[in-house]
Amino acid sequence: MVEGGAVVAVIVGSASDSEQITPCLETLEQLGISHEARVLSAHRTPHELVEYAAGLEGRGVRVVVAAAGMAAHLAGVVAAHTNLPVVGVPMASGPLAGIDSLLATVQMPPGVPVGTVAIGPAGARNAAFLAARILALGDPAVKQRVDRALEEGRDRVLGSALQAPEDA
Ligand code: RP5
Repeated sequence: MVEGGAVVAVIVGSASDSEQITPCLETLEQLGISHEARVLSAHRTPHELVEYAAGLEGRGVRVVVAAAGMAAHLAGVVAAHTNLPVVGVPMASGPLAGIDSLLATVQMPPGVPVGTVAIGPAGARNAAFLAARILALGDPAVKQRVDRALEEGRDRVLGSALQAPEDA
């Protein structure tokens, strides 16, 4: 955890989402973005979730990442109780492997958006990058670190070669 008050709050619907959300936490760490993480459920802890969401802005949090699986109402409920930007990460849990959570997260009514990223760990990583880009608009130090990460990604691609296909 980076020192200082959290500017990003990461919420998962269950401790069983821990592995899938790890790339988000790692990326926030790498980008030097102070964050906090909580397990809260839209269905199992509705009152605690609403109280937590409503208090975020006043504590200096600037972006929320909310990740849940199955009937994933977590990000939507958070977006209903804060005016902060909310990034939703559909978790690949249950028999529908995240298609259910993707639709539940992305299909928000007009005026209450949830910026929804891809299903699972890839989405979790991009949730951190999206949060970082939002913060970078008002924070030159974060912008510099985001720019550097993009340059590293570009260098990795330009420095790589096609792999020979394996023998059948
Ligand atoms: C969702 O249901 C959670 O976000 C998780 O992805 C899924 C299963 O939760 P558990 O039954 O493992 O707590 O609410």
